[in-house]
Order: sequence, then structure tokens, then C-alpha cells
Amino acid sequence: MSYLDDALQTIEAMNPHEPEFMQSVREVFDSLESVLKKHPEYARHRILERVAEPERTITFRVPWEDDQQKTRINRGYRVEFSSALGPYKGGLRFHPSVNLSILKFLGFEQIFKNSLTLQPIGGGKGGSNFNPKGCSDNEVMRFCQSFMTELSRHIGPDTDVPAGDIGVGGREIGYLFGQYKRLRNEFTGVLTGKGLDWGGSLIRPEATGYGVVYFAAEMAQARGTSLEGKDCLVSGSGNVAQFTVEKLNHLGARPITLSDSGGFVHDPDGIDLDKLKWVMELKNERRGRISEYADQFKSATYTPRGDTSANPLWQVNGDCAFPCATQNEIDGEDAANLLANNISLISEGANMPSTADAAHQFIEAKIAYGPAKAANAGGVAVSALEMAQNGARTRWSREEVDDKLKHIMTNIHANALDAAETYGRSGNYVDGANIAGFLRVANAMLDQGLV
Ligand code: NDP
Ligand code: 2IT
Repeated sequence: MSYLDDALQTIEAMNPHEPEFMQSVREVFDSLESVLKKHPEYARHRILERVAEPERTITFRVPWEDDQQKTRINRGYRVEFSSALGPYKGGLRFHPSVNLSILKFLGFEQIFKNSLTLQPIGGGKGGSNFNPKGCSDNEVMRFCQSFMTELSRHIGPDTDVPAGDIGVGGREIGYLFGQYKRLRNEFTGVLTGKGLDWGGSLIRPEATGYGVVYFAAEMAQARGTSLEGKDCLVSGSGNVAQFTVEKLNHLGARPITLSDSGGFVHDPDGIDLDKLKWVMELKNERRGRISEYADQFKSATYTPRGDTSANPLWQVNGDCAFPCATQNEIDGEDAANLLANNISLISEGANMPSTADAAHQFIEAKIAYGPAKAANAGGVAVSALEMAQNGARTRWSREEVDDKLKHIMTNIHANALDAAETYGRSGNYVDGANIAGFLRVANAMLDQGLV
């Protein structure tokens, strides 16, 4: 049996009942066959089994009191996956679906994504099954304070630096930071995505969405075309989706859909910057539902998600797709629908939005397919720039940060293409990103010995 199959079997046996985690492991390992041939030392040092085992996994009780003085209990997690390249770095997700399998898949992805940015950051992820939806600001604050009371023992600006993800935005980062500062009596860069007045970096809120579009523009350019005039399907309506829509507008493309877990809106006239402003107020201030968009703008229709297996959003006609909601939101049937409508470019804002079957179809069809760990790396890249600014007690301008972000996304695109070419997978961004990301981590692990 090959080392790769042997390692996969061992990892599978050690992680039963973790489907999302095993999906992400297989996705990376499937790209590594020729790398392992060229580097027999990785097998000798059992790099695959080591990189797939988190350095440390913390789970803890999060007790808090709701507005009716009722006691509530949630589970908190932090998966400190790999510190080969720097302090553990990655977001916190607050969503009722959160479990260890999902956080381990996100943490595992994060290792290689962070490596691709060429910034000095390891990989981690955390969160809770807490559902902020429907909670008052005070309830969210009490939850965040309780969560941080335990988490604060495990993190620090040189150890582990969390940030946002689904359900964790500026409001939550503020409450988490306040509690850390109070417990430690330290004002440090222990979290990223902070408010601009107290250590946050300009462009961090925009960075993931902007980066997803910069990556798409690079893929289009490599094929001698551009995003200008293209109709774009966007899913989600949170942080990543909003700034994807903003940058698409800046580059002359036309975003025509947005969604949330209830359904999607289709606006054939395009979601321009004025309409986006309204969406931002709806989602970020009023915390409303995307269905309200169709009441506000008569050019749009709303389609509830329903219980069909295929998601009707991916049946809308368009040129490009930007899945920005959640994992496995495009399955094999959805991928077939997208390809039947001649979608020619996909840039993934969400983490692992495509199932293995869907990704396989995109690769076979040879469309421009930018996988999440490359396409959405702009967010964590600017988090690393926030850490650098905090460390140097300085602050860069919008233009400086945006230029650095563009440069990082251009480099990720070029390095993924180079790695794909070198290892005989020409034009395949999935293999290229996995290989380029993995090599740095594996070599750092070899350098640092058996730890
Ligand atoms: P937000 O919480 O701001 O928004 C999440 C959006 O996705 C909402 O519209 C939400 O709808 C929708 N959504 C969440 N879960 C589901 C689900 N199970 N089914 C359908 N829709 C769902 O999160 P972000 O925008 O920050 O994150 C979106 C994706 O981008 C995630 O996959 C995240 O991991 C990834 N990402 C985020 C980065 C960041 O910097 N924030 C960086 C890199 C990747 P609803 O309100 O109905 O739940
Ligand atoms: O998935 C991701 O890359 C994030 N949620 C951002 C992580 C970060 O540390 O900025």
C-alpha cells in the first residue's frame, strides 16, 4: 500500500464520525501523490499523520444568563492545529451547527491557506454552537465574556490569535477583546478584525471579499479575459458576500444574487453600490433577512430555499459564481446545473463550499476554478498585516493595506499555477494550491524536529 493510502487509513481510523474533517483531509492529500514521490523524506518522518493531528484541542463549558435570567450552556472550542509557520491563526465561528468535525476541517484548511499567504501564521480555528441569531446585544456580550473567560488561558499575541468567521463580526470581536483585556490587564493584538479606533487594520473587514474578487480577476486575466460586464452569482449575504459584491461593482462586473439560509434574491438589473448599502444596513444593523430585498427593490425576486435537493440559486443564468455562505453549499447536482448554464469561473469565498463531487466536475470541465484556500486567503492575510501593525505599534493607510492585499492575492495565484505546472497538474488551481501550501508546512516541520 502506498504511504498516502496507509496514512489516510490511519487518520480515518483515528477520526471516526468526522465527515467534514475527513473530506478536507482527502481533498488535500489527493493532490500530494507526486509530491510524496519526489520527497520520500515526508513518508520517513510521517508528515501526513502528524499534520492531520491537531497540536492541541480545547473544549470547554460556556455558561451564560439570557435576558429572562435563564441559565444557558454552550460548548466552546479552540483547535490549535499547527504552529509550524507561526502562532495559531484562524477565526471563531458561532453557529448552532458547530461541532468538532467542522472546526477540525476549518482548522486543517487554515494551515495550508495561511501558508499560501507567505505570512508568519500557523493554523487554528474555534467557536461554539451558540446561536447569536435572535439574541440581544447584551446576551451576545454576556456569552462572549463567558467564552473568553476560558479561552483567555490558551491564547495570546505570540501563541494563538483568533478572528471572526460565521456569526462572529465586529460586535463579537469587540466584546471578546474587552474581556481579554480586563482579565489580563494587557492591551495587545490578541484578536484580529478589531475596531479601527482600537488596533484594527483598515481593509480587514473588506479583505476576504476583495481578495476573492482579486483572485477571480487573476484567473480571468490568465485566460485572456476579465470580469467586466460579467453576470455574477453570489451566495450568502454576510461579511464575505457583501464585500465580494462591492469589489465586483468596482471592477465593472454585475452581481445579480445574494442569499441566506432562508432563500435567495435574484436581481437581473444588478446589485449596485446603492442597493449594497441598503443590504449592509439590513444585515449588519437591523439583522434582517435577505427576503426583504425583494420588497424593497421591485426588479428582484425572492425564492425560498425549499426542500428540493438542488439549490435553485445555482440554476440562475450567469457567467461567474462566488459561493460565500458555508461548506458543501454546492453539491454534484448543483455543479452540473452551473456547468449546464456555461458558468466559466468560480472563486470560493466560503470554506469548502463545493463537495468533492462538485469540485471534481469543475476540474474536469476545465473552467477557472479557484478553491477556497487560495481564493479566500485575503482575509487571514490582512489579519496577519493587522498583527504586524499591532506589533510595530503603527497603522498603515487604506491604500497601503489594499496594495499589499492585491500583491498577496497575485502571488497566491502565481504560486498555485507554478506548483501545478511543476508537479504535472498544469492549470489545476486545486492541486497547485494544495501543493504550494503543503510544501512550506512540511519543510518547516522537518526543520523543527519531532514536536
Ligand atoms: P457571516 O456570518 O457574516 O455570514 C454568513 C452568511 O452565510 C449568512 O448570509 C448566512 O445566512 C449564510 N449561511 C451560514 N450558514 C448557512 C447555512 N448552513 N446554509 C445557508 N446559508 C448559510 O459569515 P462570513 O461572511 O464571515 O462567512 C461566510 C463564509 O466565508 C464561511 O464559510 C466562512 O468560513 C468563510 N470565510 C470567512 C472569512 C472572514 O474573514 N469572515 C475568511 C475566509 C472565509 P443566515 O443569516 O441565514 O445564517
Ligand atoms: O476562514 C478564514 O480564513 C477566516 N475566517 C479568517 C481568519 C483570520 O484569522 O482572519
